[in-house]
Amino acid sequence: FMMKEIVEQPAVIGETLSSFFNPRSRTITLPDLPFDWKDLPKITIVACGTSFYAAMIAKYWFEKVADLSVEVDIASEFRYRNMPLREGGLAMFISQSGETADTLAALKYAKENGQHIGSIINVEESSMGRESDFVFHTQAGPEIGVASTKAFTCQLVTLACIAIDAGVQRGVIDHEEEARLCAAISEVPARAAEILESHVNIKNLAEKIFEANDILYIGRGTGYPVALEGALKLKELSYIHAEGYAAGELKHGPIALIDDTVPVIVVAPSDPYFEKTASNMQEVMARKARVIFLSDAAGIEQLGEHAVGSIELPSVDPFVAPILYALPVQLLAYYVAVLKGTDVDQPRNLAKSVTV
Ligand code: F1P
Repeated sequence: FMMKEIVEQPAVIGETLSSFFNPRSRTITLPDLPFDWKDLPKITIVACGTSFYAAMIAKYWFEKVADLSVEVDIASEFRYRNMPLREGGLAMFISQSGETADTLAALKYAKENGQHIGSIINVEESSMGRESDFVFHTQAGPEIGVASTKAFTCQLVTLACIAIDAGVQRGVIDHEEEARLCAAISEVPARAAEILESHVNIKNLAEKIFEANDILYIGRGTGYPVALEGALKLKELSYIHAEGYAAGELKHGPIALIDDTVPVIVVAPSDPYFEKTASNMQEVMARKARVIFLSDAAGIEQLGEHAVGSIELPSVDPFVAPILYALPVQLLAYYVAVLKGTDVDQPRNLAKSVTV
């Protein structure tokens, strides 16, 4: 199931996009919402697991294009915080299944505290859908493989469209900038299809790392949640200990872990932070880490020769890079798991939907 769901992504991302996006006018149209974006001082986004990493990426997007501060939290903690929620605020909940117990409980807490409740879910007829004031239904369809793949990228496309619309409504971006961002998003299905053609390279790289006991992922900006997602996918599927870190955080502790037995996966699209991430990559290489470098042609030309392996991704607007960089981390985890002989569709100890 998992590989089927990975390769379905160009199609389901395209379908999700077409529910909000008009390619002719290059504008985004959302369903009517029960609040005005201009009235919101901040928003709250809550989820579990991979869906939480979608929330983290959305935080960067809303802050950048809508000048809206975003509080994100894992649902399993949110309801224990007694967080002060201002009446009439917006809380959004992300879930593949719409049934995750912690996310549902957090949603109910926010509802009792006077928030407008929105959810981004694959399954419309779900508990979270019923409890929400408005629902963004991704077109990913239900996922069967336990580890989330197409749900994640469809959640991201949905959140990117919501952030852009919020930016327009709040007067932060003009229609020219909206059209530019929409053009970047509209390229995502085709670019995703290109990435999926490079399976063989990713499979070969999996052979270089599958015997490791510990693997680190690093990234900066929206590459940081992609690093977290890469590490989670690898843990879920292959049972290898993996951690994702903000690249700049390495020197605050994790760099002590690095030696020649620890592969480091570097998520580094050409974006305004590339040089800084490149210097973090050099720091780990100086400590003999085996680096797998995820970047575009320009990044690989600059640094690829120093890595033990590179995955070349299409050159895209940095705004959409996290959606596309999700694919190689899914594929890498998949091929490592296949080499280790684990069950990619039904990893041990995991349930597709955590309802207790
Ligand atoms: C959340 C989640 C998934 C993970 C696994 C367990 O599910 O943590 O991200 O892959 O399936 O549950 P959901 O709330 O997005 O359905």
